[in-house]
Amino acid sequence: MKTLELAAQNTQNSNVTQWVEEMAILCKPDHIFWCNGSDMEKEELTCEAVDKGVLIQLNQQKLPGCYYHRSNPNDVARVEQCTFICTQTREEAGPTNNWAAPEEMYRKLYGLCEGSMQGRTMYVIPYLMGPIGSPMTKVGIELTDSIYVVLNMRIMTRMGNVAYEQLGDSKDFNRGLHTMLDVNPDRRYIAHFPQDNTIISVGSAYGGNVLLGKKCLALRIGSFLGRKEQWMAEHMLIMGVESPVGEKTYVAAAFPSACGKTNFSMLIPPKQFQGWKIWTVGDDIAWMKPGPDGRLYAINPEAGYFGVAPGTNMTSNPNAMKTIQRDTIYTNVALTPDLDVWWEGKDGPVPPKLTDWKGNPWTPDSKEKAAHPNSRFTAPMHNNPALAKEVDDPQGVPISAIIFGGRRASTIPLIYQTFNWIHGVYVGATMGSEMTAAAAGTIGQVRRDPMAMLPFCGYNMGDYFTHWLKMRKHIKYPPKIFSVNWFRKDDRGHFLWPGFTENMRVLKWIVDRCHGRCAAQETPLGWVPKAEDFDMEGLEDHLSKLNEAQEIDLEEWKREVISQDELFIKLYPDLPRELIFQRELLIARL
Ligand code: GTP
Ligand code: SPV
Ligand code: MN
Repeated sequence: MKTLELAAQNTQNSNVTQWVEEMAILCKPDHIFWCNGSDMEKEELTCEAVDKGVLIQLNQQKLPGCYYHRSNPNDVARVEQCTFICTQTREEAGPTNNWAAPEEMYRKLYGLCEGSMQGRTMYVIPYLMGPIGSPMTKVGIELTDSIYVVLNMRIMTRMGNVAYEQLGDSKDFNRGLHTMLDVNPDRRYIAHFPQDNTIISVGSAYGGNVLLGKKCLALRIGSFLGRKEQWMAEHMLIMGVESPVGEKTYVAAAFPSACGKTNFSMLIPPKQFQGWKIWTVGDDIAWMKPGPDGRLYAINPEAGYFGVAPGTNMTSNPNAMKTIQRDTIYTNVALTPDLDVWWEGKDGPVPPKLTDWKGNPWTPDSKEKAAHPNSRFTAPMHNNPALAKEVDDPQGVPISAIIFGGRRASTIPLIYQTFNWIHGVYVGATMGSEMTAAAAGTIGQVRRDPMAMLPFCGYNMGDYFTHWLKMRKHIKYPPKIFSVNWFRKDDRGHFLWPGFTENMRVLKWIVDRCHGRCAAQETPLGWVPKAEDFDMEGLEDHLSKLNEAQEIDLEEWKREVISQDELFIKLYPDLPRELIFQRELLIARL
């Protein structure tokens, strides 16, 4: 075996250096590369990635600083069946997570990692989840043999020496080990050890499976730590809503994967809403903690967007289109002959000739999609013209409203407000959504996805609900909780609500309700807007569709309550009684 140069660079923290050394002895890389986060390092690694064929340089006139990556076709989304929560007992992980005993999983994965980096380089990536200097920020270190992961982590997190500075000589950092192996789905594991603040990911090189700061640390480990430390880690966007008189209201919203968070967080109001402005704080993850003034404060732990490409265009999301014009990594989209990118739903005519996401020639008569439905862009948040200036504020922003929303063709109205926090928790807990391409599985089927956290809760979902209920005691001025559904359809299968920019109308009502500026009408589900308080100026043609989108069909709702029971029965031993009472109250109102 080659002798490995182990000398640490950039840090003298022996907790870090010893662990890196242990992992290097296990994985046996030829080299260790200590990332510092500098621009020079980025250039060096990018050149190397291009040389090795990991990245393709895109047309630099059209897309300066942009690169393209194709993943293995067997590795294009998160894989929930390979994702494990390895708590001491099965009960702690709960019935909605895959569980394995920590010792057994360590043994298996260390076995797979043995010598796995021979002939490769191990990159040491120090990173922060959260603004520099925030008391809510967490330090992570990811070891990986994928240069693509390094370059993505560099966009998605505050990466480099800044993390060692925040860490000091502490041992409180997340230990993440990632090795691609041969990218074989049969040897793919994304394992979390919440009690050790450790993550091991093997056999994948895609997205949420391998960018360990994102779903693994910020949500699965984060939710576990949040329960212990009295805060909340949620799959939520965060946005600032500025009114024409400069009043700012901050809103967080949980929608399942590929259900509209990135789009909503970058919304540009329609022309009737002159003077209104949306500022993006985050598009995927919120860490929230009660502040000294009794309000709930949120930070976005990320520094970039790993967004869905298909459907993104100058009409649906102009801010995203501007964000991804430079310094962006595209994964699994299609390529034009002049090395521009393309996907289904991009602006302009369909190009006559493309190379599809698998690298095959593609024409408009091809049966398959040119871009994978879960193809993505990785772009720095600082490219976003609507970026909120508070994103780097260590305190975060005070949240006035929390919105829950799924993808539901029927039953769920466009908008209603829950009666109070407990009722809001019930509505979040019983959320359903049709499955999307963001995870491997059956697309279109409705499944319960509580708070959009089903794939991301790092402990027992019943205890997670209890944590939500308990948090109320620590928040003197709790956010108001709302339910939305952009995806209700008419009987011909067309969306009833135009969505995107027009969602501003729903948002304005939510903001008005937060400030006590309008009354509302009570229904069995909650409060809905009175016609005179819901601004439809310029959208008068849609009034009858709006009414249809707001309809509450009692028969559908009785079926809905019965279908919610499936999850409640599964969670029964740990389900807080408050939620069972909420169910009874809803049935009584229906
Ligand atoms: P993740 O990154 O997987 O967490 O997804 P996300 O929640 O950020 O979803 P995103 O904003 O990327 O939207 C996913 C899909 O939903 C896109 O194809 C959009 O076109 C579609 N979408 C977003 N907003 C709306 C809307 O208001 N109405 C309709 N009909 N579709 C929408
Ligand atoms: C999601 O699936 O919710 C995502 C993409 O945001 S991934 O990073 O792959 O989890
Ligand atoms: Mn997401």
